[in-house]
Amino acid sequence: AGEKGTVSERSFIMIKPDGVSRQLVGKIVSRFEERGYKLVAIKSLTPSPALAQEHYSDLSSRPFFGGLVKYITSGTPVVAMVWEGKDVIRQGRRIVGATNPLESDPGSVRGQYAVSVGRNLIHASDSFDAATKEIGLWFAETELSQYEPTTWNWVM
Ligand code: RTP
Repeated sequence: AGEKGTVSERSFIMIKPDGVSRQLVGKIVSRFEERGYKLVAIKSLTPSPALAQEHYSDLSSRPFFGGLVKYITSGTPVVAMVWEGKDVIRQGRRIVGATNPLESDPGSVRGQYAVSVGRNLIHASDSFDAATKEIGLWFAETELSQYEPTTWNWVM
């Protein structure tokens, strides 16, 4: 996931099926672009149950695990992305907002658009280790672009 704490830090961000279904992809992508982050990878896909289970493996003992995997693999695609930039992991969590929309800052994605924890629109890596695992799980190295955005110098 790049280098922790530097401008090359990377986070895995995924718009869940409800975000795609509700046609919020552009608005969500814009938040990361406008904040100054660099889009390194993006694709839309319906994950296999194995991929969804591995992505959420930390939650496998939780009562909502089965429903969560079913929702992520329902057939409406997700949009999987890698974003890069200074503090993108922690900033990504702030842009996304608290897991439970009742506690999400109203300026966050969840705080603006979501009302239910089980349909909270978006995922963001919650640590450097999680980002490393998730980027490796969802993307091949060849899918991660290398380029310099024209405005990149002001993000240092
Ligand atoms: P995410 O991994 O999706 O970014 O979410 P998170 O870290 O904010 O929350 P986490 O605790 O890791 O939970 C992962 C996702 O599981 C669903 N969930 N449902 N009580 C429930 O029904 C429940 N609790 C969690 C949510 O979709 C949550 O984002």
